[in-house]
Amino acid sequence: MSNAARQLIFATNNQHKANEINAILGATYKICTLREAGIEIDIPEPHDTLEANAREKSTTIFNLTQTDCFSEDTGLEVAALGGAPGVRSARYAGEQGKTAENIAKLLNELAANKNRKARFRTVISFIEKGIEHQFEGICEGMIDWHCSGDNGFGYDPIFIPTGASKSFASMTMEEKNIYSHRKKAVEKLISYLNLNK
Ligand code: ITT
Repeated sequence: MSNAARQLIFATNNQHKANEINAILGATYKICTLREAGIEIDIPEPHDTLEANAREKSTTIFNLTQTDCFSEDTGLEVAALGGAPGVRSARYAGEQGKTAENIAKLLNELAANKNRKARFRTVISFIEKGIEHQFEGICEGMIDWHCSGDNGFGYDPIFIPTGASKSFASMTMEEKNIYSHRKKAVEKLISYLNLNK
């Protein structure tokens, strides 16, 4: 029997996501980002749910490669904003919205609201032999009043997970992965893969 790691294409252009997932995966699985697979594509995310956008990304790459692959879509859901920015997290401050502008808009919308409850939600869409399986991971927490930390990406400087006293951006990747939405979704994917070897 071969001991070679099983390789999966991870349909993402976000290297931060790939780094976090690489830190979670053991030696049994190896991911290959779109760039590493030599696929240059910016897949549109036109749908109004994380589930549908994740499926759009994985299906597009499966149709191109006919190879098992997965994608993920993640949103920050803020209770006092009715779940916004949610599926629009990447584009909250506009189509070309930059991270700093997205964060500024979010803090501005929340203003002095004392209800800071929020959660990150990740949906992984895995396509195996043409059949899709989805796995969800949720991290509950709160939106801080100001930015802190230089690590991570996206909304990490303003998100404090429940049970922690500092923002994701103030944590090492290993610390973030103790709480992370992405970690929880990836663990479900790994359990599925291990059960269905
Ligand atoms: P893909 O190529 O995988 O689509 P993306 O950056 O476009 O990469 P999403 O569509 O899932 O990813 O966008 C979600 C946005 O939410 C992303 O740009 C970040 O700003 C933010 N985000 C996602 N995961 C995050 C995390 O773990 N911490 C902080 N912000 C995150």
